[in-house]
Amino acid sequence: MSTNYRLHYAPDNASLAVRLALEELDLPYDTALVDRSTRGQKAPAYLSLNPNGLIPALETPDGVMFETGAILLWLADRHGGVFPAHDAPRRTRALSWLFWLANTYHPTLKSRFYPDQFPHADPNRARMRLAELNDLAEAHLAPEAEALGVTILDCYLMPMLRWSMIYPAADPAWTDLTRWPRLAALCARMEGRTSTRRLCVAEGLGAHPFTRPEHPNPPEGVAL
Ligand SMILES: N[C@@H](CCC(=O)N[C@@H](CS)C(=O)NCC(=O)O)C(=O)O
Repeated sequence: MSTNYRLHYAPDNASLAVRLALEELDLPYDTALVDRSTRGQKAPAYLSLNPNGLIPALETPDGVMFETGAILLWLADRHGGVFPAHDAPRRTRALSWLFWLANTYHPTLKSRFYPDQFPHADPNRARMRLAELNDLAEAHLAPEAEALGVTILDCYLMPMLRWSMIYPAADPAWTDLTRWPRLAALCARMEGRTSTRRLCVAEGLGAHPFTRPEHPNPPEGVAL
C-alpha cells in the first residue's frame, strides 16, 4: 500500500500515541524503528529529523514533524474526525486539555522515568504528582473526553496511563486504575477500537493494553 507517512518510533508511550492516532484515522503508514539500545535517537541521521533527539518523529508530505502533541493535532486537523473542528465550541476545552497533556502530564511522567533530564526532578515527588494529575483528569478531562467520543486526547492519555502502570519497577505507583474509574472506562472504550486491536498485534501489547497492561513483546523491536 502506498503511504504518505513514515513514523520513526520506539516502543514507548509517545510513539504509541502517534501510532494510535494513525490507526484511528485509518491512514496508511510505514515505520522505522529507532534503536534506543544504540542511542539511535542521538545519531546524526535521526537528529536530522528531530534535532532534539527525541522519539517519535513523523515524516509527512509537508515535512518532518516532532513533538507528540503537535503531530497529533496536525493529523487531526489534516484528516478530521478525531478532534473538534476549528469552529466547534468544544474545541476550546479540547485544546486546553491537549496542551495540558503535552505541557503538564507528559513532562511529569518523563520526570519520573528520566530524572536526569530534569534539573530538579524527584522521581518520588513525580509519582505523587502523577496521582494528583490523574485525580484532576478523572474529575475534569474524563467528562470532556466522554462527551467528545474518541479523539487524540484518548490517543495521548491512554499510552501514558499504560506506561505508568507497567513500569513501576523502581518506584511502584499503581498497577491498576481502580482509584480512577472514569479513566479506566476511557481505557476500556479505547481498547474496544479496531485501532487498538491493530496496534496490539503490531507492537505485541497483549489483550488488554490499557485496562490490564502487561510488558510488551514487540515483534519489530525490543521494548526499553
Ligand atoms: N516532548 C517530546 C518528548 C518525547 C520523548 O521524550 N520521547 C522519549 C520516549 S517517550 C525519548 O525519546 N526518550 C529518549 C531520550 O530521552 O533520549 C514529545 O512530545 O514528543
